[in-house]
Amino acid sequence: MAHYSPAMDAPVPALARRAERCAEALRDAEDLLVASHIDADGLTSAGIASLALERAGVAHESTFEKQLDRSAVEGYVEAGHDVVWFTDFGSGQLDVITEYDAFTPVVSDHHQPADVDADYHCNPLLEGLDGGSELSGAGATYCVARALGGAANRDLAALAVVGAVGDMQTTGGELVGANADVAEEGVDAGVLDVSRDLAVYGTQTRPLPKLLAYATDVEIPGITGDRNGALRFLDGLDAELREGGEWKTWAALTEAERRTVVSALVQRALRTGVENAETLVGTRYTLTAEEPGTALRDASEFSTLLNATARYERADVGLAICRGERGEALEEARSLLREHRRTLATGVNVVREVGVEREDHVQWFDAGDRLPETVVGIVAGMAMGEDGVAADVPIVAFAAKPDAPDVDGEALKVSMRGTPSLVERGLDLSAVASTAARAVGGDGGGHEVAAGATIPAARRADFVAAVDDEVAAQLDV
Ligand SMILES: [Mn+2]
Repeated sequence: MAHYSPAMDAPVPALARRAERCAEALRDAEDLLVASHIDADGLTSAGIASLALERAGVAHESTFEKQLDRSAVEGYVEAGHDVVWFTDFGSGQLDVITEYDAFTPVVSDHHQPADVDADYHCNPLLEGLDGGSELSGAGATYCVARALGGAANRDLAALAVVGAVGDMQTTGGELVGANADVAEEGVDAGVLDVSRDLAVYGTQTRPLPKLLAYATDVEIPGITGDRNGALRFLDGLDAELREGGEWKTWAALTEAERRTVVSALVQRALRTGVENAETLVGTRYTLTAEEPGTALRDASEFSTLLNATARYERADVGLAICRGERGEALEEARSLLREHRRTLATGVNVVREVGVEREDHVQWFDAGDRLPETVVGIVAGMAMGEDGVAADVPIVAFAAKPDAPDVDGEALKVSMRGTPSLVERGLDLSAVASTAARAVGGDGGGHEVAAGATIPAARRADFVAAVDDEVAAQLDV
């Protein structure tokens, strides 16, 4: 008889033993709390955790935090749980978590761990995998779910893919490393389809002219931002793109019709000198068990819907959807997303009204309390290239942050956005946010192309100066 090794049936063999240990602690829990980050990766993590626990017959509650700070941990201690499963956060806070001896912490996360030994800790960084591109929080949680329930939990890989896509873990348009292995399990389980397709947001739900006109990742002259241009382009194609007078969605096209549109788009892009035309095609992750024509069918649209629930602090709605509820929960999420899009549309006007200041190497604006701190970063990204806002200069956006217990006095939420070409030249906003925030008594981090921080409001000018210096050093100007 072959000796049983957990790695034999593990989506990510390097994490098999860690996942097994976590699963053991969870099975023994008597009063279990799942605590998760409130964003698309965190919501899918919580969904995976909750479904896996339910299937394993382990009763549990769920809770969400924007940030896992000391007061949140103290809340869990006071509630008297014997085990707390932290998903999509927890690794970096293990020093604080382990100060309290009240509960057993189980962590499945992909962020930089604190320098503390923990018995139940599933994190790709501990095994030499990249936590930014090879496995998300939902992926790490999926590993534990697989250890809990075996191959029967492979259907949860679809949620893990939504989490990874929502966490911006794609590299060159596709998931790589352990994320790709997780996706493969979803394909094997029959819940996921991975294909090369038009890499544009909204293929399930947007009519074709809107799909093309709103797609801004690749700017095609005469189509991007130009609904009439997009209409003319589509009308000129030799394909039946309408049905009963209505434009079809991308999802409703046949393979042949899709090929016709893609090749005409690529030709137009090449003819008009678009440099990144090849990025028009990318890898698409389709959740095949979901209804065609709904946002949930596409990993990218699914994650956008979840982010809308997170931004407006309706994690209950996001979690319900991840757990398979439809009906009212889905309606609520859709209406939050519509509301979100309206906020964004008015947001760009707010930027125009408050005005954008130009420093040597960055530009910035302060929206005060006129924009929710949860959307100011997206608005900043959208404003780049608009009237009076440079498209090729990093932008720093401030908004009032009423609830920031870690900052003395009034606080500001900071969001920064760059562009892929600035990143190619050396920009790393994650480093900028963390260094500049620390210099003024705040806290920051994020990604190369998008980062955030919380700082004392009184130090805004010092912060801008520190950001300007850092960016100058990175871009070597
Ligand atoms: Mn994450």
